[in-house]
Amino acid sequence: MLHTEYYCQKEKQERLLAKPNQPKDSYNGIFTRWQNPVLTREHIPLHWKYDLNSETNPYFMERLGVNTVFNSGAIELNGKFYLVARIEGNDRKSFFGVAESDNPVQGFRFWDYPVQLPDTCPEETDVYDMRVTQHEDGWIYGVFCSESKDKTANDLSSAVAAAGIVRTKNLKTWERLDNLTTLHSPQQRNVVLLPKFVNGKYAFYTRPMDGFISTGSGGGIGFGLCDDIGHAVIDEETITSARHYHRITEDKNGAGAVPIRTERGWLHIAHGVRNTAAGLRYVLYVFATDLEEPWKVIAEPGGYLLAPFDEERVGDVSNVVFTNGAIVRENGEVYIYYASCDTRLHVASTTIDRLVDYVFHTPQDADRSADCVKQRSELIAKNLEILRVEENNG
Ligand code: M1P
Repeated sequence: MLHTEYYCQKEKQERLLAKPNQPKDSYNGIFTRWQNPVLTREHIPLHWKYDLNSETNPYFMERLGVNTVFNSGAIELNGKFYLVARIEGNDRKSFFGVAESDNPVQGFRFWDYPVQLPDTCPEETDVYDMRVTQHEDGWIYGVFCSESKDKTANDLSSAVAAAGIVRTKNLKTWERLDNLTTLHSPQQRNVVLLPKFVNGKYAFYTRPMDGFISTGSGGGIGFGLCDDIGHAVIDEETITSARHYHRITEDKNGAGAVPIRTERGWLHIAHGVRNTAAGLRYVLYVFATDLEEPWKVIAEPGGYLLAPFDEERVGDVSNVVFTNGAIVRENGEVYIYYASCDTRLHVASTTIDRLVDYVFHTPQDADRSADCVKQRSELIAKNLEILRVEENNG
């Protein structure tokens, strides 16, 4: 006999899962935000948290609570939408869970069990932020952060970040491959595998870092090639989208969703981080790289694409938006899954055409206030002329 509270909580959860989502009433012509988060901790199946046996859990208490559900890889397979979510338990450890829906903006439901990653790295303490790449070699790869304690440091919070690699055909059984080795970068996070071979090799976007939090001398988002995905080693990392003084990427940046192939180039939805008196601020930005030489940036609009807004500003790590997954549909629709404040997952929708227009026609960062005013004044002058002509025409 189940506890009566089980039925109350279950009904509440079913109402949440059935709740239709609506576009938000805000406009910028680039993308549409949707009102309800697509995943939160309230989406976690009850049987992941409670002991349902009334004898051993007479008060129907959470035994293994879940703190947050956020940064998610994303993929469409056979007309269904899948999010490989980062789930953080009350114990601070993250793990992955697959949530499935027939609809890209609502109704995501977790499978019965979290992802059972092969446990091949005894020193690994935490895993998070999986990017899911459907590669032309026929496998679906998951590249994620594999974090371990820094045994060389004296303090308890020093850690080492590396890129873990798994592959699957069905998101159910996963084969673990060797962690990525980058010969010239001691730490790696936000590593993304490109879906296509480049010069016959596997191509990764990396993020060279000196330390666990600070990228130090790491100049931005890197790019490197490797021959053998089973024992991936990158010798040379070329910087693609670089960090810049007084831009949104000043403190650090990192690759986000798997790059989107378009006729004009690869589109990248990445994150940029700057420091403020209130701490780090994470925003999303877009750049494009060349189709044949995907390490070469061919367009990079100034400023951010999407920043924390309204209720997105507050959470466990406030002032953060972060993406590691987007779904591109055959009809050109794009769904960007982004988390706010390491707490919950949202969706914004757009199209490839709009993103291409945005990336190639938004002015670059002018870098100085005086030049920004010039840039804006040119726009204003052209617009006032259009409005004057329109008014004269009647
Ligand atoms: O807390 C914000 C984000 O911090 C890290 O990103 P980065 O490596 O760019 O600093 C990641 O841990 C990410 O999961 C987290 O959302």
